[in-house]
Amino acid sequence: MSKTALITGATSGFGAATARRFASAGWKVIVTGRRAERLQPLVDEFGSGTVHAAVFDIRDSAAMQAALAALPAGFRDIDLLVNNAGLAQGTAAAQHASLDDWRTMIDTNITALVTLTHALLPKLIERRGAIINISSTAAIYPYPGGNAYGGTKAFVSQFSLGLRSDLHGTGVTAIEPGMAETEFTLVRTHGNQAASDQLYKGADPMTAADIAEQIFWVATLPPHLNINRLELMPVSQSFAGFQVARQA
Ligand code: NDP
Ligand code: 8X3
Repeated sequence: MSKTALITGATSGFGAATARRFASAGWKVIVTGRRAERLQPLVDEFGSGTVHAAVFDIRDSAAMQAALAALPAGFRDIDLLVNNAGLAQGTAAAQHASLDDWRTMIDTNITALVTLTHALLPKLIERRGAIINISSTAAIYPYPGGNAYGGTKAFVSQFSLGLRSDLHGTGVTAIEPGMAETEFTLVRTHGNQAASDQLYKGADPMTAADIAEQIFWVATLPPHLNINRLELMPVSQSFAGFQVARQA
């Protein structure tokens, strides 16, 4: 019998590629996001018996609960939760950053993620299912302008390890990608396509399909195996040294 995955943030980037990867492999997939017009093509491509679209703002917990309550019969037995919906907003130093941007990141990347996880835990535990949380290299390696975004992803990684401690018998993985070309930078720069193009130009970044493949691999390992953390970057990306603020 086919398994069922709920993948948040499936209108774009990692989420859309992951939905396609799982649906192509015969899984049932619940796809979520705010842009209904981006989810419908997935339903059209794979059929309504394979893909169910749930349109809601993940920060709206009442809308989230309503979407879960409205799942069709064939999609209620969720085996895998992929907490992927998330965003960065802004690259300014903390002292110049927008508090609204910080709140949006915290509400989306942390509060919504724990709310959905909490709602699905009983079912996931009952089914000996799994959770894959999309964190970031920004969880581990700080960089100028990463401030609140890195903080939210550090939460995601540590929350994932904490879940491991509690959920004996239920798999939990934090995936920590570095630079991948999606709409991420367009969103981060509040719609600056030129800045997004500039970042990825000549960098041979990872693709959404690369990440989807890793998510699928983690989810389809033999059931006795758990990947706790999976950190990956494009070969073109590496580390820079510490900086020193010198006295005049
Ligand atoms: P995209 O911008 O392409 O996709 C983000 C997804 O999140 C969209 O489907 C979007 O849906 C959804 N989302 C954002 N806010 C909300 C909201 N309020 N309600 C519902 N859905 C929301 O970026 P990526 O695919 O790159 O990002 C996916 C995840 O990967 C994020 O958590 C990101 O932090 C992380 N990541 C990305 C990296 C990269 O370099 N690209 C590297 C490391 C981690 P919609 O707008 O339609 O609601
Ligand atoms: C996205 C990767 O380096 O832009 O999480 O923070 S980075």
